[in-house]
Amino acid sequence: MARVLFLSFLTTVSVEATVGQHAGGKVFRLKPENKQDLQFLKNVSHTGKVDFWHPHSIDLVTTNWTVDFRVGADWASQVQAGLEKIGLKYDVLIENVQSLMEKQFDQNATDSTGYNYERYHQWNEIESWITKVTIKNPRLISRFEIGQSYEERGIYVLRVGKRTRFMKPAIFMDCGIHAREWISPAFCQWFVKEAVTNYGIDSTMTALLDKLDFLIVPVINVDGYVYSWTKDRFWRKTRSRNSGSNCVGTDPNRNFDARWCTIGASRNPCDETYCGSHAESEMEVKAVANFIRQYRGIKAYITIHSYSQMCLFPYSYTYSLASNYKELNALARNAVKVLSSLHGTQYEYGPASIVIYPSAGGSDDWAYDLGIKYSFTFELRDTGRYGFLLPESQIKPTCEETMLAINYIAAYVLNHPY
Ligand code: 0X9
Ligand code: ZN
Ligand code: ZN
Repeated sequence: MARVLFLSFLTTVSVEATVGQHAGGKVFRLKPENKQDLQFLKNVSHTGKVDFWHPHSIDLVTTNWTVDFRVGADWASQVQAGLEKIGLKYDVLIENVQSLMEKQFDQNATDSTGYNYERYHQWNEIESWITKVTIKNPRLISRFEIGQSYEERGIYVLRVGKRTRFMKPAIFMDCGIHAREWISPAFCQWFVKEAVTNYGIDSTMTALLDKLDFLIVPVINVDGYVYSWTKDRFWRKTRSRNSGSNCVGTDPNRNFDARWCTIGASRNPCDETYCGSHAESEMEVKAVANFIRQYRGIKAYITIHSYSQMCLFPYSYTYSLASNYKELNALARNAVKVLSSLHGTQYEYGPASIVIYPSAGGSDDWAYDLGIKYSFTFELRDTGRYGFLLPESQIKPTCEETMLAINYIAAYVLNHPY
């Protein structure tokens, strides 16, 4: 009689209980020994609240089969009570499906240091990641502190590549010039993760790291990045004070010494594109520019921004075409083609002055005029649906597809020495 009571109770509550069905719950394992046990399982299954894991359907179950089934959180205790009442022995295989799902997600997303690459991280987490990933991969990574920010945070370069006795050609890639473009630092970290986990496993990555060094700046504009976490999510500029103004910060991508402040930049410290008091007035820009100037063998410069899904190249400060325009255009075209092959993400490409807007003082033009003839600005996802608030769920697909483009450019650079 107890069984009947239990089942009628099940039926009454079933309608409102549907919502939490997938919220988690428990997984039971049991062996029906007789017709009564089988009937109990069937009744439970007919409520639609039970997910048969093994076998996949109750119809396959006969006595003495081992049955694994999941019951949603809202029903788990009733079913458990029912099992107790009819005296059918069971094991609880998974006590809390929800927390296991979370852990499993974490395991997929984290490396051996527990770092989750599918999340956005605060600067202090990124900084300790920089230290850890360097210590954990001594054969592939060395870390340089290339300077400090206005608020005295470290600016780091990770040199990623197989250690060799001779200097290798290098590809410089920076992230986080603009504070609010959070997907950018996430990508630089992803790139380093991919490099260290695929070296010696994936032949493309192994070949690249054997023959090239990647010089990665995970976050250039560290002060702005911190500010975008703590005070203003949509902060773009640095955090340096401007004399004679209450407005703070300079646009670091208007502060490079490339026809500085002649077009598409503002002289007003209150503007988002303020070019600064002079070229390289920003310590962050100076640190990066000094590093690139003194480092021999940088063959490509790549800077990661968001958003708008574009692969841009010089010039920005003029509508005139770069001397190797045809080569850059073909390279960009092929890079966005491989990028789109993964998830169908469409990119525009071309000289930035034409494709977005003319603007002087950008890092790409500056690097190009320094003699680095492969110079690109990537504007990652999306096209404005989420903009700077690109959800964490898009970190992985965004980084995966971008990897293809960066690796394509790297392979091209390797095969076209100069
Ligand atoms: O305006 C920029 O600095 C970049 N776009 S963003 O929306 N991320 O701010 C584009 C940079 C293109 N290159 C140059 N302007 N030099
Ligand atoms: Zn940007
Ligand atoms: Zn994917």
